[in-house]
Amino acid sequence: MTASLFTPYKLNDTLTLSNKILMAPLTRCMADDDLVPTQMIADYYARRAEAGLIISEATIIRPDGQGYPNTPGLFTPAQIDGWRVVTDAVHKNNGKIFAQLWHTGRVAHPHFFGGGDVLSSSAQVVEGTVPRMRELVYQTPKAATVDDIKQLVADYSQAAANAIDAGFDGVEIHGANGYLIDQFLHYDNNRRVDEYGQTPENMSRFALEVVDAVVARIGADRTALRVSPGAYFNMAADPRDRDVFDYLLPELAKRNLAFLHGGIFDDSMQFDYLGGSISAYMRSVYTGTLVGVGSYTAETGSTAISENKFDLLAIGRPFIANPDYVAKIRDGVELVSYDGAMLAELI
Ligand code: FNR
Ligand code: 8K6
Repeated sequence: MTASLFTPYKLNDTLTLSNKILMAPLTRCMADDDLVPTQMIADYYARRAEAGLIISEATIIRPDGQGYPNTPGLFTPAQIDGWRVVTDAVHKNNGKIFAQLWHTGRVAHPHFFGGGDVLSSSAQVVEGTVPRMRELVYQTPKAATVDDIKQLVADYSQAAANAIDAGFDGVEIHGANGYLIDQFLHYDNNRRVDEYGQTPENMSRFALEVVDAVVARIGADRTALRVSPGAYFNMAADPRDRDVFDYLLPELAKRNLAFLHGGIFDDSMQFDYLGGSISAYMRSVYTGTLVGVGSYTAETGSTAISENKFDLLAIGRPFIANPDYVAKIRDGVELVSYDGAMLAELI
């Protein structure tokens, strides 16, 4: 029943995946104190190289993008060198790996970068405290100026170039889950009255500028994007958000990206204003390669692909519990169940 997952998938002329199972991006907070990936991280990804494509844990593009302890970066020479060890290890095992490029926006905390402003689309604070560091209360962000936005776009583009330099096969821009790019795409957070706010075109502008800058730097074949049309994490939903994604997704389709990936924990979640699940909504407005994710098993994901609900399946938590997830599915071996306690170490 899962055999269809094991046929190759051609993303474009540059990249063909050996199977349709992607390892979803999974933050592990295990980089060293200079935000450099360690040898243990290289070994962790190398063990998972049988995935058709690994998407790395979210990796910050610059210091003020950091919102959690020990998340890796891609902005210093040491970080680039550290990632090169990872990509070499994955390639040695015949795998492919994209870097997920991340700026947390208002979910950043100055504790991690020596103080200063937290940037977002608008000065709308996210209520709460940093996970695992509950003493750190989120601070009210500064609304990015147009100059700040230009610099951010340039920094995404540089991080993408750094990713290629580090040996990644491409990048997935993290536009999902309530982080910086998503903070422009939802009315809850975006209260701007300039050319980056108020209308679907304006609210999509930052996302498209980042995508276009990255495409110009490394090529559309190597560029992917993750988005959350349904707000569910660090963001409140607003029915008007649909208009933004109705505009954005067809615009993205024109760019011939490697793929578009939904950001969600459980794809059975229904969003009234999207008329159903994230994947069903995305399929209805986006014509390119779509990656489905969110509480799927190999069986349910394979069925969804055969029903043409999406093209590729990303697997998250089961990959934390089973380094050999792909082999186990192929050979029909029982999986180890995921447990949150497994986040304490890299198996
Ligand atoms: C995540 N997820 C996530 N998403 C993302 O875009 N970047 C990231 O760095 C992370 N980090 C992360 C860490 C941990 C511990 C979890 C559990 C999840 C979300 C993840 O990619 C995926 O969308 C969800 O886990 C749903 O898929 P599964 O786990 O149900 O297959
Ligand atoms: C130091 C903490 C590690 C941070 C991991 C960040 C990645 C996000 C994982 C958090 C889980 C979010 C839960 C979302 C609930 C959705 C319910 C439908």
